[in-house]
Order: sequence, then structure tokens, then C-alpha cells
Amino acid sequence: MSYHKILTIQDISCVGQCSLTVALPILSAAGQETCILPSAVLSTHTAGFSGYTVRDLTEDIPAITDHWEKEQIQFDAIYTGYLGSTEQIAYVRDIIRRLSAPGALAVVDPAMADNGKLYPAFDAAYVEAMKALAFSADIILPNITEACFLTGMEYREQYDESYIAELLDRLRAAGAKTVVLTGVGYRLGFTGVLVQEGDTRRYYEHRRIEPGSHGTGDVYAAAFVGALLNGKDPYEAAVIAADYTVKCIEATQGDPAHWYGVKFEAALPAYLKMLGK
Ligand code: PXL
Repeated sequence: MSYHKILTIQDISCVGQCSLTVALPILSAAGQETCILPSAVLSTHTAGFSGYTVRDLTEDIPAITDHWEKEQIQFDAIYTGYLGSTEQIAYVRDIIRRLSAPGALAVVDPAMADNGKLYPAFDAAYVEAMKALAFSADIILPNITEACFLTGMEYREQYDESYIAELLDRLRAAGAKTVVLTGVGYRLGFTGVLVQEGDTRRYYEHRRIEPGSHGTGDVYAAAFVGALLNGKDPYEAAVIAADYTVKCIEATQGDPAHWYGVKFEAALPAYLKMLGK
């Protein structure tokens, strides 16, 4: 049976094709019952728009959690993305403890940074709280910047295989279980993903399309979780998510007005084919 009840916890950026507006349709298309917990409601995402509004929903979370527990609702997987506040991360850990079905999977995308920098809403205390969440999860999907914040390693734009190997070693030493490290490219025109499961590391390289697009990390993580819940192993799921994300970027090329996200909807049929549906 590949029909699972998944809870995804991330913000609603009303406009911007990221977080829940991406995860919910992708996971539903992947055939999964997708329950949501909005961490915050923003008028747009924070990467490129100015003057956006934010309503943090942290204080609603304890009552929602209590209600679900009273109703004996449990989830087969809990997948988190961009969270609204440091305090909220503790609530999310509590949800994972109280509402996971036996054998449930916790997948954490520590969505907090890119290109060497934290997103505007976050600070050092947020990073510390995210470490506790990430290192207790079954699978994490950091980009290189996020992996640096999680390990205290210096961020570099130019790097080689030994730098990436040290980053993965440090994640593992800190307690990370399966790691899907995104945005790892060793040669011009290519990027890829490195999957670490126990002692095994596998790299999948694919075309890099310039300029980079917003929201692709969220598209990638949702497609990864959807593939995983359809019985793919982490490496297979990482490859499918990469191929799908490339198709989303291709579908958006040639439309500079669409700088804020990718047209992930156009590539959903291809994603379903990759899942064997
Ligand atoms: O795509 C990650 C993301 C999600 N949600 C919000 C964001 C961002 C990235 O900037 O601002 C609100």
C-alpha cells in the first residue's frame, strides 16, 4: 500500500510558489493524503519581494496538537520546511513525539538559508533550535549553506570533493541519519545531489540551469518525500526529485516575469510517470 497520511509543516506564502502551495499539490499528486499545519501566513515569500506581511501561527500550534491527539490522529510521515519561529521548532519536535504512527518517518528540510546567508527572518538562536530538530530526524535535506550552518563549517562558493566529504562527515558526527545534500556541483554547467545513508554515499549529477530559481528547494523536498512514500529508496527518490525539479525550471525558462518561483504544475505529469503512475 502506498497511500499514507502525511503531515507537512511549513508556511503559507500566499503568492510565490514555495512551501505549502508547492508541497500540498505535489504530495497530493503523488497519491498521498496530505495534512497541513501552516507555520505562518505571509503575503509572499521573503526572497525578493519587499514589504511582505507575516502572521506567525506559533501560538495556535499547541491547541491544534492537543486536538489531533484527542482525536487519535497519527501520521505515517511528518515533513517540515520553512518554520515561523524558534519557539515553533520545539512545538514541531513535540508533534513528532506525540503524533507519529509506529515506524513513521520524520523528514526535515532545514529551510533557513541559501547562497551563504540565512533568510532574513532567522538568527543564531533559530539555527541552534534547527540543529536539534534536524539531528533527531530520519532524513534531512539541507543545501550546502544550511549544512554549513548546521555544522559550523565555513561556507565556500568554490569547493572540491574533500570539502563536501568533510561536510557530510560533520553532519553524521552531529547525529544526522540519512542526508540528501542538494546543490552540489563540481563542474561548470552541472549540479547534483549527494545522498548519504550510513556509510554509503552516492552522487547524482544533472544539468544546472542558470539563473537559479526561487522555490526549487521546496519543490525538490516535496517531490522527494512523494517518491519516498511511493516506495522508492532515498537515492531513487533523490534522483526523481532532481529530474522533476529540472523539468520545472525548464518549464519556467524564457519568462522573466516569473522570477519568484517555478511552474511546477506543468511538469506534474512527468513526475507521475517517474513514480510509475
Ligand atoms: O523557499 C523557502 C521559503 C519558504 N517560505 C518562505 C520563504 C522562503 C525562502 O525565502 O521566504 C516564507
